[in-house]
Amino acid sequence: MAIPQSGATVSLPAQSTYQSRVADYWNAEENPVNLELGRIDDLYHHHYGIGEVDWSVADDPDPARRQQRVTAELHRLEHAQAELLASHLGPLSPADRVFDAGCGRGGGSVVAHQRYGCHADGVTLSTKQADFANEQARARGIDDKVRYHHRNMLETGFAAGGYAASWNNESTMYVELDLLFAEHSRLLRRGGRYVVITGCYNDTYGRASREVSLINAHYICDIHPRSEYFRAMARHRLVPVHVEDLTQATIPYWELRRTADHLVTGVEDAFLDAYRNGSFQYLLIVADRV
Ligand code: GPP
Ligand code: MG
Repeated sequence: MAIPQSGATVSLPAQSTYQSRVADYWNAEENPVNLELGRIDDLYHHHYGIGEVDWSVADDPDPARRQQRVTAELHRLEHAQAELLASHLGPLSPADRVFDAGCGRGGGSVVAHQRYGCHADGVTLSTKQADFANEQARARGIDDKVRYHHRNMLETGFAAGGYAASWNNESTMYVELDLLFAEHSRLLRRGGRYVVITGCYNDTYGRASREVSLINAHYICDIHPRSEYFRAMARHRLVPVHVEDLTQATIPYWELRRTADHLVTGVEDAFLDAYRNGSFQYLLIVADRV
């Protein structure tokens, strides 16, 4: 399949069997925890939340209103996570272009565009997610600046040096970090900014714990150790400028999510146990492309 780009054509790279299974997962995925939260303001996130929970939502005596308030509270925390990531991309101008690697249903690119007025290109292996996200951008009237593509984040075909900033929001566990950072490094201009938020296993614990393995099985992913991020970045001219352990900040989100019977997916206790037993960390890394 060929995609026209700036007058030229680029071929989509051949997709591995693994990547096809991942695409199948996301083409079929319709979890209420993603769709019902997204419907609130048409910002569809595929990542978790950070910050303190307002526990009064869980005490609402009216069951329907309680569900609605819990949904809104989880969305507020997920949105706070997206804003934290976006805050590290800048400063950017409306003329700048950003790259969203593993864009899901598109929320992160909209958040970046709203904050900076910049152009955004999101890529996903899922045609359904790309179509959905493009429809959302059209409905918002921002489709001239925010575009989603069915492409492989490891081999995008986008122009080298064309991006002022790029990120992965919980999508690195689907790929080999060396291949991923080589592509970010190619796409970013010198002095550009790379941001990742990820779940990683903790080297000080040892290898992947049972809970980390359960998370891998749930999403068909392969969570990397913390150390591998820094090794792979160093190999690809990405120099960390800020690292933040968000583990404590994300635990309240999971505590609330596990009580939300209308939204749970079954993975909640694995996350809580993994964070609490020290085998897993929720990490933000900000790096400069030098
Ligand atoms: C959440 O997306 C993230 C992933 C699938 C990657 C795994 C992340 C780790 C930190 C290990 P989602 O919002 O679609 O998931 P859910 O449906 O569980 O809300
Ligand atoms: Mg979700």
